[in-house]
Amino acid sequence: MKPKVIVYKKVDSTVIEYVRETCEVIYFEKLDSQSLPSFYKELKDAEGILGSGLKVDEKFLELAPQLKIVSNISVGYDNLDIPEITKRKIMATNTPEVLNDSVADTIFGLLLATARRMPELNQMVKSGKWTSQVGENLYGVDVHHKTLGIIGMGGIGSAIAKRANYGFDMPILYHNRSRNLEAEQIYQATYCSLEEICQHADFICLMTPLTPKTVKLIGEKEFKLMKKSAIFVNGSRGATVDEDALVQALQNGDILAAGLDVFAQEPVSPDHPLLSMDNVVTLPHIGSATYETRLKMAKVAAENLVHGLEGKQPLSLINQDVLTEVH
Ligand code: 8YV
Repeated sequence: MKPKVIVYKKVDSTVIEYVRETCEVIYFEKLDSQSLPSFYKELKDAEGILGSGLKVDEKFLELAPQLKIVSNISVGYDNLDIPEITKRKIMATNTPEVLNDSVADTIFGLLLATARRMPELNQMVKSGKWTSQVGENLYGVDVHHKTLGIIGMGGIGSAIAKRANYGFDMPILYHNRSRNLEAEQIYQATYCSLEEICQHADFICLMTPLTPKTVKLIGEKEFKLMKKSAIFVNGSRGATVDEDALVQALQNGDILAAGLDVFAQEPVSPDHPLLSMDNVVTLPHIGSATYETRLKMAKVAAENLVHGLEGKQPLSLINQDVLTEVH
């Protein structure tokens, strides 16, 4: 009998067909108040789940006693309670690498858009308010040759460093849990403390995963250390920043501007103070959201799921320590 799996996010039909070759697939294109009751019912005898963003914690796992693998269609896995999943001998997988370039493109776009005030000027042109030559009050700041600080030099951080080093002649400072010698050698990145990055970088990109250690990693103290001309870009998770402190820093002029792809609460509330600031450029968490990359991510996640259920080691297994127990 084929193992039963639940796909709870819309994915390409080729991905569903691939999973169907070896599994019985229950497919929910999305989880909402309509689909949730049957989703929970199906969980009872599901051996695998495939999707993204779903909180998988003790309470959830109680509803899925047969689960063998949780396959996340994302590189970040802050939605997964890894110790609890591992305790229950369940595999957890993610989709690293395939999204590095797309996310780096988004982050660089956000950085450029914020520095050169593109959304604000786009709005001015489209609303018919371009009535004379642009004056100093609408100038942006240069990106090329400025110092870029990257907090979190994993695959995505390195892809940002590549663009900065080869394309924009930017000196790079970085902070990471451990040294990234490849980024140092190839992209001339210099390892520094978080404080040093805050003090010396012109642009600060936050790319760290969200873990208990990185909650509100950037707060009042860090914003106060930054240059008044600094531009802060968040491409990690909203909770890695103290948003109240960010609002304060922007209002006080402690930093110049911010570009945000992520928020503590998503979708962000329409009355959030960050949304009414001209010097804040926002995106709706679209780092990896291109047709090509989302398809690649879904394929990798599907392969992880199938391999795990076939007794093979999934390519991107997060909780390696579960292996001795499972296989
Ligand atoms: C999206 C991401 O959260 O991979 C991640 O960690 O942040 C994004 O790609 C996710 O894939 C939403 O479906």
